[in-house]
Amino acid sequence: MVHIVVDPVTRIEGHLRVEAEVDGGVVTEALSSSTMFRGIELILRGRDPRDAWAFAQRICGVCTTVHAIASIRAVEKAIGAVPPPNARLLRNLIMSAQVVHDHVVHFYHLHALDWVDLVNALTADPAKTSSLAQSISEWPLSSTSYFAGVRDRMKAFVERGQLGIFANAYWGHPAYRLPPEANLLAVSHYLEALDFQRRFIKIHAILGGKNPHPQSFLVGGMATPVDPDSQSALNMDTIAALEKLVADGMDFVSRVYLPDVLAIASYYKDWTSIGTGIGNYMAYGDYPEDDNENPALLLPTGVIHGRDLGKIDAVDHAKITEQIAHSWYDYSGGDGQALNPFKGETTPHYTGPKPPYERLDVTQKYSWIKSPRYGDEPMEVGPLARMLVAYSSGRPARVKQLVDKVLSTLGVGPDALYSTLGRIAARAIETQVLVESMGRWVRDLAENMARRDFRVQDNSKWEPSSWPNDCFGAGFLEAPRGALGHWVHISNGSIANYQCVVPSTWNAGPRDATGRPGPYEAALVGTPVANPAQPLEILRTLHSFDPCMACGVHVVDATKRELARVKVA
Ligand code: NFE
Ligand code: MG
Repeated sequence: MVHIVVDPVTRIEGHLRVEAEVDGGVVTEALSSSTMFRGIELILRGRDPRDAWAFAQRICGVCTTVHAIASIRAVEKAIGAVPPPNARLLRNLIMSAQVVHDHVVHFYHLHALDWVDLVNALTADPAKTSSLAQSISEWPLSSTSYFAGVRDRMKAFVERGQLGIFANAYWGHPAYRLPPEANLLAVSHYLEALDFQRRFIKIHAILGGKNPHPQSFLVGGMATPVDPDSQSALNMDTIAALEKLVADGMDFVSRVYLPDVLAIASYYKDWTSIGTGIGNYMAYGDYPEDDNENPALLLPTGVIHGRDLGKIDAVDHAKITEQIAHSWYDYSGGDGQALNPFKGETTPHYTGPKPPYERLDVTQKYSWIKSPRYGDEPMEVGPLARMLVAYSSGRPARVKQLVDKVLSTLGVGPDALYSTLGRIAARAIETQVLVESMGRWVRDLAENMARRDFRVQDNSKWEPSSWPNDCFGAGFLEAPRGALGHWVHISNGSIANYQCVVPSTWNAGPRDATGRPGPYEAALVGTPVANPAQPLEILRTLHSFDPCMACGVHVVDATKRELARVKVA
């Protein structure tokens, strides 16, 4: 039995520690600990709920925007504001641009190097790489000289000892299985994806002034003016710019990202039966397609229990609770409680060992993340949960079509989806579906403008005097990493309580009061580890969830050293 500690886990957002017991070359038990504390929920208390989005958005700079929109949805529910159609379309575009951007960044820049050996790519034959590239896609950057150029550029870096951020990776690990040419192809696309990042996210600059953290949100709608007769509003020129950015993005996703996922997956098919985990999946659903009170959603809502795709339950938000049996918090009514976020409490109380420590005690409290539960059950959230719910609901048809295509290309059945590789494939399929929908939302916006519907905000509920003295609202959303909820209690015009349960809280949470592990912990069990000194395989399963601890935490220094002082004039 070997005890492995990975701390910090890198190529994620925030601070994650994972400990694993490895016996006979396989993980038998794992523990997931977030080692930093979030205080945003406390910072929001007492503030004007119309300002909450601007603070909440700062929970994270990776899933930027999603906390702003979840916050606004929660406040709108509480006070009864109803955003007009243009605001719905603008939000759908900002959110989907965020997800498409984030998924591409995740695949190439956070996850690919778990599967792609950069040093081995240097031995590739550029002519064979060119044939491989042309056999899987019609992407134009595929000539022998192009790949020779990338190889020589990388070689020069390595020879000068300038591997930089790539210096400490596990190059040459026996679990790397791609031939040199596939490695070179992926490394080339890693570099091209850096360019994609920069270009595609201009959509946020157009719609929200900047990225991360677009600035055009407003309770009741959006602050993005829409007017074809104005140079300083969203007009036909900016619509054309959006159409071009979306078309270019679609080109990259369908001709580079999706084919790369399929090509790489074909060498790692054993990872379709590794990393399954708890087998419960939950999606709140998102992307309202109309302006009814209960709108049709592009990605449907649902809960799957025990991998049973034959039965999708509707999500009942009242069944959501958070436990703290293994989290560094106190509950006023006792630590054994399971509190719905409307009654949620955030009282930090660190009882762990003084850092640096050798190991955490799984029988005690061991994480800053709480354990969310749905009707007492742990749930995996994220692209895989969304695609499974959509696949089994048959909506949208495009999801079923793409999932079936991926499964038949790889020659595997639907059970292959419950895996490390399944999460990667689901993320790519979702990206394709969303980037295709973006063009439609841009056109809908242009049509509204042509009909001279320029409304972007319902301001009838702007004044606090129009609100009930005491009101509650919850905002739900599908963030890149999964189901996100914000809960707000407004009392006499200001925030009395604010609670967020984020995707990485669901996935990265510790054991609950009955000792049941969270999704990361469960998924790691059964993961092979060839060399405990280089736990590459542990990273593969962890990264397949796309962890973001920043969403779950906030800066603290355990020695109580002052990190920064912020002065508000
Ligand atoms: Ni910071 Fe986030 C997403 C949210 S957390 S990345 O996506 O909400 O899992
Ligand atoms: Mg919380």
